[in-house]
Amino acid sequence: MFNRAERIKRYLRAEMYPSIFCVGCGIGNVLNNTLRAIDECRLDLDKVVFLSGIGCSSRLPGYIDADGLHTTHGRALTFATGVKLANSELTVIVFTGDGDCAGIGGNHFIHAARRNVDMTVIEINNYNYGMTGGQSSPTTPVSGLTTTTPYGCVEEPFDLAELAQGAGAPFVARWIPGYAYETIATIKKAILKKGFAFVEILIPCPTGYGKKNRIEEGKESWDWLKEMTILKGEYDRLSAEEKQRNRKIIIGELQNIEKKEFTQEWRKLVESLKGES
Ligand SMILES: Cc1ncc(C[n+]2csc(CCOP(=O)(O)OP(=O)(O)O)c2C)c(N)n1
Ligand code: SF4
Repeated sequence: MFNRAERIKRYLRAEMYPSIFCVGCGIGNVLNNTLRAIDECRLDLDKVVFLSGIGCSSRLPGYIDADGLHTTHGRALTFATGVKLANSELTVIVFTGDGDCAGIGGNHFIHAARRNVDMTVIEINNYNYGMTGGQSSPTTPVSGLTTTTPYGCVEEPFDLAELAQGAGAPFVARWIPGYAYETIATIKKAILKKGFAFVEILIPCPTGYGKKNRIEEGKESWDWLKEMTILKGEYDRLSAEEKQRNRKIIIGELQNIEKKEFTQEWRKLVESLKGES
């Protein structure tokens, strides 16, 4: 029998290491927590497919010893929809970045959430396009410095967890590094949820966003993320006035409701039409 650490190691493609990730990057942490959640779900990795678009975060499927599709920029959710429709027995997990998900892939994102195909989307938000040199993304904070906003970003960012809820996703959550147990438990719930489950993880990108905004060191960047977020439980206890004034990003499980899942509805429709022909 293997212990947990040995089992997690066996999920990885050893030949792919060392990884491409910079020192202090939060993407490896997301991989670790996802594999722990998969281990806790006791999933057969032969029945799991990992998909991604393009970006540093989208490199994750390559490190997992399972079937994966490293697709085109912004299109992972469309490929994931195809995989799930072709074989509904498969567990479908998508890794995507803020740029991949909400920039070039924004339209696919809102429609995938609305359509509610059973999949888990782990969106790794580092506030910039890390892979291509630190350009601004749809989540770059106001005043944030990037290579394309050298005097500070003047656009309001998307809150992708709110966007997912507004578009109809039945399961939505958000975490930051430092909440490992909570993140693992959330990813586990997301995987077991029958429907479109969206988990946003805010992470440090010391080479891109961190360098420009002088949040380069590991502890510094974790503190920065902690400072700008508030736990859902704490937020719920604020008065209406305090809630209005709140500018912090809410973390925790934000939505968990039941909705009809697309694949099942589609199969029912196909079965009913068979009787008519
Ligand atoms: C069609 C297309 N346009 C642009 C690019 C260049 N490109 C590659 S990755 C990327 C940004 C990725 O940003 P994000 O999803 O936030 O991932 P990160 O690298 O920050 O993890 C861009 C613009 C591309 N590969 N394909
Ligand atoms: S550029 Fe940023 S996101 Fe990409 S590997 Fe380096 S630290 Fe991570």
